Parts: sequence; structure tokens; C-alpha cells
Amino acid sequence: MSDLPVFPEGFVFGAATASYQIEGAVTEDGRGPSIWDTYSHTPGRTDGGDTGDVACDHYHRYPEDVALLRELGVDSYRFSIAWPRIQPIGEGPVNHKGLDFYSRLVDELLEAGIEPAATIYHWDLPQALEDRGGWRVRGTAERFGEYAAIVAEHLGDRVPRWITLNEPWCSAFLGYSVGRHAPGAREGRGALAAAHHLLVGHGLAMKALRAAGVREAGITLNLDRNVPATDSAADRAAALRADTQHNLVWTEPLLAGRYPASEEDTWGELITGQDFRRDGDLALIGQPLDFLGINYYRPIMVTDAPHREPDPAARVATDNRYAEVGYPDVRRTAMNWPVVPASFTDLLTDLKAVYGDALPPIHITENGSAEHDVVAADGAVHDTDRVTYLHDHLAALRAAMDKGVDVRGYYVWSLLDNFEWALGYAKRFGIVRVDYTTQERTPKDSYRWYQKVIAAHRSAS
Ligand code: IFM
Repeated sequence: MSDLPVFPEGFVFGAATASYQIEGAVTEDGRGPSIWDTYSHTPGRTDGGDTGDVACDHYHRYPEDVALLRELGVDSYRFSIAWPRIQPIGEGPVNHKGLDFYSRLVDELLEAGIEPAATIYHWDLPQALEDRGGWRVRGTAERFGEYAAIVAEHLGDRVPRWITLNEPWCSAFLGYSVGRHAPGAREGRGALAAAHHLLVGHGLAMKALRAAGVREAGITLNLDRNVPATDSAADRAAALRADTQHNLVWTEPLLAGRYPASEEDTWGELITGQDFRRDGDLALIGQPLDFLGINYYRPIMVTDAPHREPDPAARVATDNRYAEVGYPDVRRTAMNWPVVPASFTDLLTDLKAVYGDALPPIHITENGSAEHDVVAADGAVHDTDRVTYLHDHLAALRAAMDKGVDVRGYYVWSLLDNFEWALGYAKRFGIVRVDYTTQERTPKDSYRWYQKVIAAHRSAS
């Protein structure tokens, strides 16, 4: 859109997806079951009983999807690799048919002039590893390092940008504490152990990526901006606990080489005397990053609240004496998420203020909105709310860059409507509509808008 500020030359415009959300073909070419196959096939776990069995059938239709990306004009495409396609039980020999799929995808992208950006883990843990403790146990982090070495060795020469983990907060806390993501556990220490082992896995994967000589390696966090509901000391302390649980648990070890100073106040006795941390872990986790990936969608307003579970022994790791309150007077997306673009600017400038030169260059690896899309009589989707959301968030991002935050790229979430985890197919984030009966793809107005943004950027730089 012409009124968007100009982005610097070399700024990367991209689009993102993830394996289980789009691929389908879950039993094809030797793929093993993942925790999301198990979870989605468990009655009552996902809305409408939806599963990723077919999803967008991208496994078979990837040439069509790459053609859509080419027409869109993106510089880069972020996809994720399904671990159970590469190692069906999470360890042992490589399943070459699985690896070949990603090799073909990468070649197709390069042929289209699009830089591949690969996420090594976007939540589809091989079920066999979950059966042995999942991310609660250190062995999973070690297996993850081995898997990362395999994909880096086979694809590292053609994939310049690598992301070890996507949103480890969701893996650890939604997966092992809230129970709304696979594997669906509700635990205290298990979730905290998972958070630590994900970070250890990240460190081991970084070593593997360095050994393979890839151009850029980093991690993607879904950082939240936790805003106190009032200026009272109690609400500000609650916001710090929310910040600890959502952000500091990752950013402190990754960027400052320490665990959060506020962790005991946040987790109480769940974190004391923990035995999952080992000497040397912080050095492993805190290896320099080439970039930090940030996924941003919305702010969270919090207020002080008592523990939901009075018995500490029965507490989950997300019971931290704060409660989310409604954000007043703003539009909400179909996810019921408040739309507050200015908080995107604030999140980034705050991060810079806290970490200074220790903050690596940033890629926004996801940003977008689920909307109540309507197919018009002519088959088009006039998703003006999504266009406004994307426009305003790009402007907010540019404002953060003007204030000194080094941001190198932006990936819209998502290229396609897809399987929105426990919420199934009802929530549509795509800039391309997918008809799940026919698998027909229809570019929405937001796709055409983004195409123009990218073209205008190209002609200005
Ligand atoms: O669909 C998810 C994605 O897998 C991870 N980030 C948030 C998106 C929207 O909820």
C-alpha cells in the first residue's frame, strides 16, 4: 500500500507455514506418527475432531503452492520440517523418502527465486519420543540435536536461514501445562523441565547448524507484551510474573546467559531444587544467534490474582498469580485476540532497551490474523480486516525500526488457511483461502495487497 513507509533495501518480505498444519499425507513415504497425530485423533481434543491427516494436501500440491509464492513475489518462504518424516521414531536411520520431499520443495523454491527458511521443529514431536518422556527428559533434547545435524547436513547448502525451534513456549506450556496442545499434559515441574530441555535442544541444534556451515541460524519466540491492567504495585508484579512465564524464561538464558531473577516468585516451589539443569547448560543455550525470530499477534493485559490451585503439589506451571483481563475498546480478531498494533512497536523497543547490543538482528517470523472470511458471490474473499491488520502491524514494525530496532525481515502468517491446532480448520489465517473439500486455493484481497506492498518495496529500493 502506497502509504506504508519505505523499508530498507534488502529487507526480506516472506510468508510462513508449518508442516503439520498444511502437509497432510501423514502415513505416506514412511512418516511415523507424531504427538499431534495422537492428540488430534483423541476424541474431544480438537474442535470438530479435526486432524491434520489431509490438511491442505501440501505434500502433493507443493508445486502449486510455490507458484502462489512466486506470483506473490516474496523474497523468502518459511516452512517447517516434520521430524517424523526424517526419523519416524525420532532416532536412528534417516528416512530418505521424507528427506527427499523437503529437498524437492527447496529446489522448487530456489527455481522460483525464493529463499527457503527452514524451521527444524514446529511441534510435531515423534510419538515414540513422547512415549519415553517427551520434552520432560533430556534424551529428547539430545535426539533433537542429532535430527538437526541430519537436516543441516542434507539441506544446509541450499537453505540459508534456519530456525531451531518455533515458539517453545507453546511446546512447553500449552503442551505440558495447559494441556491444550499435544501431548495434552497438565503438569508443574514437567512443563518447566520441558522448557529447559527445549532450550538445551536449541543449543545442540545450533552446534549442528554451525558444524554444517549454514549461513544464518536462530530461534523463533512468541514473545508477548504483558501490560498491567492498572499502575498498582500488585498489577505490575503480576505483569512481571506473566513476563517471566511467557518471555524471560527464554530471553534471559538465550540473550543474557542467566535464568530469570523473577522465576522463584513466578513458579514458587515448582522451580526450587530442580534437577534438570546442569553445569554448562547456560553456555550451550546462550551461543550467539545470527537473528532472533519473533512471532507477534497481540498484547495481553493482566491483573493480580490468587493461585487457582491452593495446593502447591497439584499446581500446574501456568498458575502464576495473574489473570488475563479484556483489552478495552479495541477490535478483536476471530481468535478473540485484541488488535493493538502500537504494542508491537513497544514490544520491540522494550526488548532493545533491556538487551541492548546483546539483541541480535530480528526477523518477524510470523504476524497475521484469523478473520471471519466470507466468500463473495464471485468467489472472492474481501478480507479488509486482515488487510488493515497487516498494514497497521507493518507500520508499527517500521516505527520500531525508526526507533533503532534492527529488523531484517517480516513473514506473514500464513500463506494458506490451515489446521489451527486445537481449534481445527474453523480459524482461517491464510492470505490464500483453501477450500478443504476441493483443495482449491483462492488468493484473498490480502494476498493482492501484500503483492503490491512487495512490488512497491522492490521499485523503491
Ligand atoms: O498457527 C499458529 C502457528 O503454528 C504458530 N504461531 C501462531 C499461529 C496462530 O495461532
